[in-house]
Amino acid sequence: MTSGQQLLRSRPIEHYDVVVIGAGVSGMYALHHFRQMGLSVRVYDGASDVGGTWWYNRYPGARVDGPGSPFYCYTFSDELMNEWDWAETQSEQSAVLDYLEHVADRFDLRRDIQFETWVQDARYDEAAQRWTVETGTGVRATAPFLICAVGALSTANMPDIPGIHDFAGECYHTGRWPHEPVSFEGKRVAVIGTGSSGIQSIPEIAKEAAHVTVLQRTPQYAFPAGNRPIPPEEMAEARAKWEAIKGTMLANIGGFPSDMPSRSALEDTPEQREALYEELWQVGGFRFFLGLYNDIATSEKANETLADFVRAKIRETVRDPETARKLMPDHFVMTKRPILEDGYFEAYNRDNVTLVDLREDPIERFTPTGVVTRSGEHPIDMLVLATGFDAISGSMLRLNPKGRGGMSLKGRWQDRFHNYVGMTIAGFPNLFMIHGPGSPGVFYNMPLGAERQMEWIGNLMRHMRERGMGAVEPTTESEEAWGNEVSGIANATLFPRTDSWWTGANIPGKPRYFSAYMGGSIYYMRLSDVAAKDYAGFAFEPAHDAEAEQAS
Ligand code: N01
Repeated sequence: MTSGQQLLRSRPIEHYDVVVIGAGVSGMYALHHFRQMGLSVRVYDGASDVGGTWWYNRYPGARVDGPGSPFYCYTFSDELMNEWDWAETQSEQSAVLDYLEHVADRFDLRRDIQFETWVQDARYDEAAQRWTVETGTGVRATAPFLICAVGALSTANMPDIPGIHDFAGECYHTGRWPHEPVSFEGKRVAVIGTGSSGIQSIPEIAKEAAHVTVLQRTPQYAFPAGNRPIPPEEMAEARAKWEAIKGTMLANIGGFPSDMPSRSALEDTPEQREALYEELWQVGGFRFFLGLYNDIATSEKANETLADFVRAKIRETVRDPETARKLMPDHFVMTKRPILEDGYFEAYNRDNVTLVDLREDPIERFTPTGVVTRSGEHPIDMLVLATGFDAISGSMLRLNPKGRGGMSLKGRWQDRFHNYVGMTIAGFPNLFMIHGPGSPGVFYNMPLGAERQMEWIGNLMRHMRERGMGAVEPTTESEEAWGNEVSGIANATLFPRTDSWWTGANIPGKPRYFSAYMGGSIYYMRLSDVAAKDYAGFAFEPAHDAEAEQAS
């Protein structure tokens, strides 16, 4: 042990009821919720303020690209809804961060959050029935319960391309964007990646840069963002109807205030379909997905009708037929995360934007001054990596908690992300993942999903306290059954048939399967069902201190 390590070891250990890792949307709510239950809570986060993913993703053009404001928000406090005005439907990253900072102020969250503190180790002590976390700043803290609110999209995917570290120009990952302004003025910029982050940032970068070279591996379907201001009357109406809206959100499969579509695309004539697609295209935003047919994600034929419609829109927008050809997506539409765009396809009509199709012209290597593809070298001054994340499971594996007998999560999750109810793992008692594998995560309104998961966890904690239980974990049988349920639902759709970060295909060596629980509202019914059956599928262990008291 070095003297530095000895010094850290000599610091007093802090004890809490709950330790939360992550101060993003989920971790912030965890703190509030468990505090309301009268528990002592400590949150650690590597960032210097609240916001998580919204704190890190500051790239140009970053906006809410799901069903937007005012419904991408917490629902636990009516006061919060009443006092916060959203300016636009697809809020900018800075507006979402303002909201989260307001929440932190409003509920005095920061006093229990330790920022700039990276949790390096989390270990379960079976005798004490407590987790111990150690941070890079030398903090050691214990708690019976560990909440891993580490983010479904927070571990950046850094591509391993020959020579990339030799590139001498500026290089930024969209998910780790600098806080200082980045100037593109007069620069030749290459962007790798055409997912949501690439598609949002490319038009913005192109407005300023001398030249943008887009390095595209998979062409994407993207839909008009339809961003618009929210007039005060609309905010007032949402507030007036908030109770009813919340009811609709809870009933909706994705947690959004929308009725579920009930008609098949194949019931309509081609003209009727075209008219509906066109209407939704003109409105833009997530209405396109919420107000659509019910079989786009399950029927190849239905899917093809929408895919054809979007491909025609791309052809119509992009003037150069060769560029339009390269931009033609060929997977099932919606089976990669749907993307909202604002000026993305139009950007290819600019003289300063070039598209390289990496399927035809792959990257061979980077040099200090450029990127070499099979067809030749592209000199660049800046590289933007819009290459996404080791999603859903990546941040849990980066944390790599150690459970019973020192078992590591990496060891446990080699072939599959074994879990039960999307929150718990056998061998890792009292550890709860938020938006992890086996939960709806990104398929559900994430603030609302975090609230619902936390409520369920809080009820389980109460259940344990009332019965003198010190540890809870799922059985491996219940994990297996849950895994089959998750896969069974996914396999009834077209989603697993496309390579995406949902299936882990974007990360070399990652287990390839669809790990999210589709059908969010059904998930929450399943959680209620498990709780109503006295937490069926879980094994409980009496509290050791209670046992000792009984023995004495
Ligand atoms: O990441 P992505 P993202 N060589 O994984 C390509 C959420 N989000 O950051 O498709 C070449 O979608 C990769 O290619 P391919 C949202 O849920 C929300 O854009 O794997 N290319 C793909 O084109 C979203 O879905 C918001 O073949 C490589 C791209 O990089 C999720 O975050 C905003 C490569 C990565 O796309 C992730 O989006 C933004 C390589 N080695 C994001 N490796 C808001 O709501 C990867 N690619 C604000």
